Amino acid sequence: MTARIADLGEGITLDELRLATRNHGMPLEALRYDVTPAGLHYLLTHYDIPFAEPETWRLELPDQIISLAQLRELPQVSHTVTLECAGNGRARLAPRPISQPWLDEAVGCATWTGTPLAPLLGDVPGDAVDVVFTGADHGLDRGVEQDYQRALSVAEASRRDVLLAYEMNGQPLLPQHGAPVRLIVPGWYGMTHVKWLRRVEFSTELFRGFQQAVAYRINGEPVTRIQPRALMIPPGFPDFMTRHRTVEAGHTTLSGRTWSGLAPIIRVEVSTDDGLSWHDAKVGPPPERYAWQHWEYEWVAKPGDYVLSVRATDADGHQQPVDQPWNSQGMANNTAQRVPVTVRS
Ligand SMILES: Nc1nc2c(c(=O)[nH]1)N[C@H]1C(S)=C(S)[C@@H](COP(=O)(O)O)O[C@H]1N2
Ligand SMILES: [Mo]
Repeated sequence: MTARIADLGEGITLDELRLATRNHGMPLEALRYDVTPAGLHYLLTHYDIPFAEPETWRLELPDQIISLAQLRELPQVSHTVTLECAGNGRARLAPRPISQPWLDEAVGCATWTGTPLAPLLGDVPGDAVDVVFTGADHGLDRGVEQDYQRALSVAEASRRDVLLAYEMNGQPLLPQHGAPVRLIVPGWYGMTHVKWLRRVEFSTELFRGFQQAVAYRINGEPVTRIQPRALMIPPGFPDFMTRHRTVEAGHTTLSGRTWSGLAPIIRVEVSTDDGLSWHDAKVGPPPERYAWQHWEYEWVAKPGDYVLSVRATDADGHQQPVDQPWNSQGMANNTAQRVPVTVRS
């Protein structure tokens, strides 16, 4: 039950284009913001956006059913968190796994406000293995009809920073981002942050739902935490169709953001010669552990054609690859970004 792989050289299909128009990326110039405005944050919805009314919405928890008003009375916590789709970079693979065709832009960093999940789990049954999260959206994938569901181990679900979030950047969640309540699991790829959350329950077996056991796998293993990545705000100005950049000669500050759901970022390097040589960028502190960090690099640009690139390294020595390793679902592709530019005098 694997997704189709495009024939070598096969162009983007109308099915992929339809997904791409529903699920937009974050324009890379929005890397300028510490906190991504909601309308610029990327979006990924597998099925339809459910119509949920805050007044009648109920969340089934292991030992109670709770309304939004009741949830809002519980202790309130906010976390600024980088969310990235595990499929980010998929469309650059050759051959291309057919799914949502992301390039580099399936990312955003928002401030999520809600209440911690852990106290609401109550007494954990001794035989509980997983906590299963069910969204209100429903559909078919590769012939399997399903509610959107994901699970976390009891230990991971009990982390203090795992939230039932009802606000994004200080506003009630927008319909497309999971209104009225979604799960936030700082550090994990997007698929775990279940939107339109309806039910939270214990499972005495490892959860084998479609989005866990079939989708979101890389080389037979489940996809979990976000690999290190840095992205650059494309400098200068773009050509409308190709996005090729024109930059004025002279001092140019290249900048962007970096993040990792694994070990903290310890280094960001920039290349202006398509990966032949690398130079350390200055990296700012993370405002919070899982929020993205600013980086910048001073470039004295001389007239000519260049490919700019940036790569991050974390404290465990994970470094973004320059050449793309391939996997059949196009997951966790953190290959270093390349930005072709022409410097004019
Ligand atoms: N219920 C539900 N939750 C979901 C999804 C979904 O399709 N249905 N998509 C997941 C995926 S794959 C990603 S990357 C993130 C995207 O969150 P966003 O649209 O708020 O950016 O939501 C996750 N949560
Ligand atoms: Mo995703």
